[in-house]
Amino acid sequence: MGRRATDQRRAERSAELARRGTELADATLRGDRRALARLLTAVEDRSPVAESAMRRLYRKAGRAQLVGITGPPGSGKSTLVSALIGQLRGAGRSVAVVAVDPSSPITGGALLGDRVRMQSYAGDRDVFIRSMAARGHAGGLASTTGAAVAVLDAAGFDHVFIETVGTGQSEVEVAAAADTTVVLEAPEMGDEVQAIKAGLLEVADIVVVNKGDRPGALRTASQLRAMLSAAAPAAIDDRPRPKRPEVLVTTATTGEGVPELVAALERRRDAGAAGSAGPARLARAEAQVWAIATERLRARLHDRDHRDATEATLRQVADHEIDPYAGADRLLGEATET
Ligand SMILES: Nc1nc2c(ncn2[C@@H]2O[C@H](COP(=O)(O)OP(=O)(O)OP(=O)(O)O)[C@@H](O)[C@H]2O)c(=O)[nH]1
Ligand SMILES: [Mg+2]
Repeated sequence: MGRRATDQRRAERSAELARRGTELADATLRGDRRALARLLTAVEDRSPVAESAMRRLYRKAGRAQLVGITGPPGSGKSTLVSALIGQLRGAGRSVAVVAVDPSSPITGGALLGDRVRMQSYAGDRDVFIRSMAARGHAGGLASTTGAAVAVLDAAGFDHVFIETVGTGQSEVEVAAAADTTVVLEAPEMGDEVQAIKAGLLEVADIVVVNKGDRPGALRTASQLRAMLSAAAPAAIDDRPRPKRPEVLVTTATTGEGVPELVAALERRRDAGAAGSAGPARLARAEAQVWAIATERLRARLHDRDHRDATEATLRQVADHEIDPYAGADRLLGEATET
């Protein structure tokens, strides 16, 4: 087949995908939950369908409160999210949850358990729960989560919760996708948790000691308060956060302390509501645009029209004929010339 015929077919194919994305986006905006679910699958698969849907949807997003819930395995994140849903539904709010499992490439048993636990909301169209597993390259999770959250936001949910297990890098990614990050601790989880704790606490806007019915919960809370007031206000980035994160105690299984947590979230929502996007949203916008721009640049430099020149330039750098800066300048020039 000739080049022109191939080009033609490719163009038809991408027009078709774009049309499907637009249709899914419109159906999602009309409140079609099956379309929403299919769109989230496209987001997870990083399909071109998702891109055209995002072009349609994105400007409708920006109204939901985005809350990250992270903490060690078994600290009660899912149970707490379930309790939060109950509380918020009681107030007439709609809630979406993205449960992200960064450790497994496929949706694992824990998330299945979550689904079962949340089944009491089956049939309530103002509650939407979605599990997502890590797929694709490193950093993919953050942008996939960000896109999924934007879709749910555009779909009109008042609150979007992002639940993720806090083991390493994931908490930072949660913090990046959320306006407010809630870090869960359970009382007396042992010394090995301390290391995780330090990393987690850095991204916390609100710290929740869950399992308040267990012995030591109040002591853990006061230890955390002491620890947090001793620590200098972290200056790792310019996210807006209280100098000292609030420390609350909840019992997710009974709902005790949950109204107080909702009130704390409401205060954060009110504080963030005034005016234009704050630094957290600006940082998120930068990260998203940057990721897309980098991806496009890479794709362009390796497309049919550029790949030979790109390879030649890289080879010259490898052979020390030109330096990497000159190589970068040349590639940038080639990628952006029309
Ligand atoms: N006693 C007590 N148990 C709780 C409380 N909250 C959760 N649990 C229990 O703790 C266990 C773990 O709860 P999950 O909600 O699954 O914890 P999780 O943090 O979502 O766990 P992963 O998703 O596996 O990381 C379950 O058996 C819950 O019933 C609480 O406030 N008190
Ligand atoms: Mg869970």
